[in-house]
Amino acid sequence: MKAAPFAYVRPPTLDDVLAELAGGDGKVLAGGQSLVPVLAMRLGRPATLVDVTAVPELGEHGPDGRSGYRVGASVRQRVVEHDPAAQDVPLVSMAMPFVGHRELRSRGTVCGSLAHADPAAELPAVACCLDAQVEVAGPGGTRTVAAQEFVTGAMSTTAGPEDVVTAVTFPTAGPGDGFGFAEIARRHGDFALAGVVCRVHVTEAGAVDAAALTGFGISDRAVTRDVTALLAAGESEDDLRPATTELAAAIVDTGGDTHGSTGYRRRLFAVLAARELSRALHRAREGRTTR
Ligand SMILES: Cc1cc2nc3c(=O)[nH]c(=O)nc-3n(C[C@@H](O)[C@H](O)[C@H](O)COP(=O)(O)OP(=O)(O)OC[C@H]3O[C@@H](n4cnc5c(N)ncnc54)[C@H](O)[C@@H]3O)c2cc1C
Repeated sequence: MKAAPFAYVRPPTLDDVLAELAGGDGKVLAGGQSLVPVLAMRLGRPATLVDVTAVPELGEHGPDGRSGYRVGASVRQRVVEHDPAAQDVPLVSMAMPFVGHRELRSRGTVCGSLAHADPAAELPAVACCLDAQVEVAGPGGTRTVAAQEFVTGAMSTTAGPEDVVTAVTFPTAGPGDGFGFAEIARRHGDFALAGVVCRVHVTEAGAVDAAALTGFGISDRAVTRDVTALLAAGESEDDLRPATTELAAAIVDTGGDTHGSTGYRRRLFAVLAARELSRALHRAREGRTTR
């Protein structure tokens, strides 16, 4: 099957992008790694593809000068993967090798992954866990939305058809932070059957004062919970398993499919969550962040 006919434009300014999207029958084209298959299968028939890659400011990335790492809308995943400054956001570095394959990351964008909002995608989960901020421009002006509020369901966000995501800012890591990331997929590069992302912060004395855990591939969107109290159960994987098993029963609600039942996904989530929280806690206490 081939895509239905469409017009293609590549405006030079953000104002021109918004003008092309006005009316709501256009679609933003970033890396095209998700959109082009959608068009080829005729699951979408936009009148116009609005390519955002010619707008200079959307190609910017780097430290924002306020404890954040900012990534513009046209910045490819591969660019971030190889940017030394992105190492200051350890979860992005940990997750990036699992986002499809190298060839896909050479074209796919970080903001495109957020805007596409696949429930099993890694980068929206990282953004939710870190409380990243998503910048959106539209006919009513610009706004900044917390990642957890930005994604509203499977392939669904608060960005309307006339809006464009212009950037996302991830908080950089600091002293006392520790992180964990793991996913189970049938083959490397596939979307995850279940995955977890977590961050733990400890005081100078080693006490846990903040911890968040995000599951992905387990519901209609990435699900984040404050797990500071959960870590009172102990620090080993075995100590944490009863609590993560209980959490799995509460939040894993993806229906079973040919790849695994809901019960199987709950078990994956519980095992991965206990293991990664334990690792993140040890990393935080030992000042190692990720290793
Ligand atoms: C075989 C295969 C395997 C994959 N595996 C994974 C995986 O394991 N994990 C994973 O996370 N992803 C995976 N992907 C998808 C990933 O490669 C895409 O890069 C990503 O989901 C979308 O990014 P993109 O820049 O290509 O967006 P596009 O394909 O250009 O756009 C995707 C959607 O988002 C919208 N959009 C894009 N940018 C913006 C913006 N700035 N503002 C508003 N709307 C926007 C588009 O209109 C479209 O609806 C896979 C894709 C393929 C083909």
